Amino acid sequence: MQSRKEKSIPRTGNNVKNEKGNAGELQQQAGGSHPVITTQQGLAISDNQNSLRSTPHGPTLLEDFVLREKITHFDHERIPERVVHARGTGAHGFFELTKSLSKYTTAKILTEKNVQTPVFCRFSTVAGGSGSIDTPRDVRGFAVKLYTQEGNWDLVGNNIPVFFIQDAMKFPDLVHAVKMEPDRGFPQAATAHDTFWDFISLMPESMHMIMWAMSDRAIPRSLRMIEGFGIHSFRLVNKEGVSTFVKFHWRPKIGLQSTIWDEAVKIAGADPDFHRRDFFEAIQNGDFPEWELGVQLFTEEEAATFPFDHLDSTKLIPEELVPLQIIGRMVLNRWPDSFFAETEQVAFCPANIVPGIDFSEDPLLQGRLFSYLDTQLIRLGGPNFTQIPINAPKCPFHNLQRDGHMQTQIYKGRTAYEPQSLEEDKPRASQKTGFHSASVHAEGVKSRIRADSFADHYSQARMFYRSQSEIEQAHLASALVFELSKVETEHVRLAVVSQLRTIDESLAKRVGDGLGLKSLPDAIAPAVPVQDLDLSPALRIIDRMKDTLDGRTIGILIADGSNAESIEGIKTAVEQAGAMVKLVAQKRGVTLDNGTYVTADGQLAGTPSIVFDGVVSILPMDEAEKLIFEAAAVDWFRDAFGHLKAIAACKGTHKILTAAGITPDAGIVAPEDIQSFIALAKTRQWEREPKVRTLA
Ligand code: HDD
Repeated sequence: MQSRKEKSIPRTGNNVKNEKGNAGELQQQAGGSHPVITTQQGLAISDNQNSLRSTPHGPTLLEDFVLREKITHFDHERIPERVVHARGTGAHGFFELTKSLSKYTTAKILTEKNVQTPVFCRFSTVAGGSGSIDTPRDVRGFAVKLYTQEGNWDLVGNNIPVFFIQDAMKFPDLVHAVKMEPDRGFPQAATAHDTFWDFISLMPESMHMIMWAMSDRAIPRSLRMIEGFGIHSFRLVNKEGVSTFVKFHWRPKIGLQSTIWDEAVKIAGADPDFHRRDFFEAIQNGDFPEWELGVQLFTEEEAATFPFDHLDSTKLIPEELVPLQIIGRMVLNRWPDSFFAETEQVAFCPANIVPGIDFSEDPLLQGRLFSYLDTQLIRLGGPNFTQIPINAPKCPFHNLQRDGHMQTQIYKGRTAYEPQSLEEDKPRASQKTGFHSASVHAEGVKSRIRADSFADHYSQARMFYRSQSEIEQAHLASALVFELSKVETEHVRLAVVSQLRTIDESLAKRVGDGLGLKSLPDAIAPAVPVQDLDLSPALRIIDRMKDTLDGRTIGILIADGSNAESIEGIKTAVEQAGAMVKLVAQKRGVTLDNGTYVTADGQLAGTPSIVFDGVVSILPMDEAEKLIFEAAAVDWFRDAFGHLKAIAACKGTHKILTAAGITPDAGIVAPEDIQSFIALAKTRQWEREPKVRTLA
């Protein structure tokens, strides 16, 4: 007789089938057309709930190969995360050329118009681990794999057009400084700590990048609203063998937008997957993220006239100096089926180029050409990672490389060497279609040296800061104050301010004031005089925001008895303007004034206004009065106001606004005036900012 405990063991349908036997029967009894679960050897499994035990209370038997296989595989499910850019998300799509560059290159991807080339694009943060938040203040990786007819071309860039260092020799130091401190294991995904700023304060070449990393670019609103830059100069090589330098830029179709720092911090708690979710939802809704591809083309002679060295990755080429030509577009329209198989296993490498494109001598790029393949060998476990479907070329490929861990190809024949005379059909090199390195003249003495033309570390940093709008300058200065306030070591804080003085005296003063310094430390003496370069307004974000609601999300707060007609009218108008609408209520189930029962998309306490670009409220008076005593409701409006969002507030809501200490301004309208609300929600209410926070 069974004990009480034995009887309580859950019995599933599978257990019954277990006794009866075969796989076909198993499928039928479960009532579906699903396949039978098997071991990795293809053996049908009869019971996926219980291990094999000697007696109902006895030990589990070593004989249980089904259990052992399942657990062994599980134990090995993880691979090393990327040493940088571990947190990321990606999607499939296509690239289409709209303007041929046949004058400059033989690369088909840049000469054959209107051909859709498949791409996989992965966005990432840099410093955090794979489970870290989406909204730290950080650079965003923008890596695109183009599966061209002539091999995979990887454009492995960032959302910022310059980099921290000039030579790959410094990359491990930079990364060790920014990652969590090794003795304590924190902070995660943050630059606001001593080791990062210590390193930076001693690296004048980082100053330009620091201006960008402290600007609003490092806190994007959405991955759909970031630019992408190939950063280095590359070469395009035409059929005469003549090469032209090129810089690649991705431009988001819906324009750029950033969060506000206080908002980014709160989003991190409310929705750590904020960017990933936004990207996923956009693709699921058919609102496909799209970018234009632009190029800056220039000759060696033109480069010689620039007031900086274009081979130095800490420098950008202002668009005012070399205009951007738009040559194509990329659309991301398919979410991966498997995050692990695709987004996690995708292996980018700047060395993956195609005939007609070549590298420049940028020493940072030169080091990258080594690092990526090397890192994939450990991350993906061996030299055959190129056979993983996401990494394999989509054009024919043949080579004489053989064997190795996880070889999946079954090569035929006797020969795997060249030259050989035994097999006619084995691959050989082709002068005609093969890759030729650009002919580059080089002479000099081998040495460990930095070119003199790389010595100007401050002029472009100054240009960037001075080119920003007043609001953006205030954000940048405040970001520096925030970051340095987290630095415990005084001499590090002072050393950074010394650097800032050389960039721009007023910036140093703002930061010094924000830190409460009694006096400013001496400025750093630059190695070469700092130039006052022409300003580049093209580097701003706020002035260049597109006049569109595309890609935005509007939250409507409702309650039992809310007016169904108003909600429907607002939803339609906002969706027509290109935004997504989400209903928020204190309870997910809500009965509207016409008796309709609706399910809200979010519950108030779990759906703060920080996840929206503008908020609307349609509340009956009695429900609004109840919400005055609900912190989540009061915060909903206080945050929306504080984050400079447009608010469409019904009469009852004004009582909640009063409870939140909000004095209505031009950014608050009535829900009936929905077109004004839409116009306001396309941007932030910048004039409100000085009233809600003190900026440096
Ligand atoms: Fe890097 C990953 C971008 C300099 C070494 N890098 C990585 C990724 C991006 C960049 C977007 C993530 C790719 C993905 O989604 O899988 N890296 C850059 C840019 C740089 C740069 C724009 C400067 C212009 N990187 C750089 C240097 C080195 C590396 C100088 C080493 C010498 N980067 C790596 C790496 C990673 C990587 C260790 C980590 C994971 C990976 O490669 O696949 O090899």
